[in-house]
Amino acid sequence: MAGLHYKSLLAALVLVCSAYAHTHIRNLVVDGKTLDRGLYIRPYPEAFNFPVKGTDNPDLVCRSPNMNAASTKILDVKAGSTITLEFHEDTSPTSRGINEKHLGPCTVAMSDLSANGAGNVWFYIFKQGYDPATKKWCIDTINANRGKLDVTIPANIPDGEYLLRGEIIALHLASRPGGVEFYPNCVQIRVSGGSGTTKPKNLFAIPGVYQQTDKSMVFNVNAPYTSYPLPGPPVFGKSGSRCTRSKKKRAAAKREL
Ligand SMILES: [Cu+2]
Repeated sequence: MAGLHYKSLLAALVLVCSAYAHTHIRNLVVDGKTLDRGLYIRPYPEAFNFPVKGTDNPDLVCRSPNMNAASTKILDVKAGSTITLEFHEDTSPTSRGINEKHLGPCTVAMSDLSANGAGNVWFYIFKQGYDPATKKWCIDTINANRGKLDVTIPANIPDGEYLLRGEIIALHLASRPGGVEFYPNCVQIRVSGGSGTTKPKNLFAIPGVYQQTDKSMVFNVNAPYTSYPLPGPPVFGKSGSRCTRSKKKRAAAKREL
């Protein structure tokens, strides 16, 4: 009897999950090889795909019930190489990245693994919001690529162990404060072969980087819009304040390219 009861409970859970159909990072693709979520991604229950709500929610870091670094293997990656985060709305590897009504941006950030995500340790390596030319959001790109999001590890960061956090931010309920949904997951990586010439700046905390009333967090995708203000500080290697830099510095920056 007890077994039966458990089974029907499970069936109910599965129904709820597919009805909501959110997302998680299920796999990684590195050098053409698919690496299952169990290895290098901070753990979450198999069928888990629910969002984090609230910009000050501690689960915003990695959406993992086990924040022990030893819970997860560390993936060796070359600085400057590209790894692919693969989002899926359920456990099927062929399921969508995310329900297409979950319009919104995505971000990828890194932090020194030893900090375990705490404090002002994070820096963005990728952000994509809304492109007015194509009228596509980042989640449209992810869905067009069957859940895959390519991320390039900066070539010039110091070698070492990092948490890499990929996130979809869904805005379909974000017309009022608190409606925004976060879908982060964290990968443990060991970067080698980098030039180590540039220490990441613009470090920020998670939670902390987003505030409930930010224009990027309260945004109505059901009303007309022509642009979307991406949240948080600039991406590593890109200046957010080009205009305020001196001519000399701009010339120097150009030479670095
Ligand atoms: Cu959802």
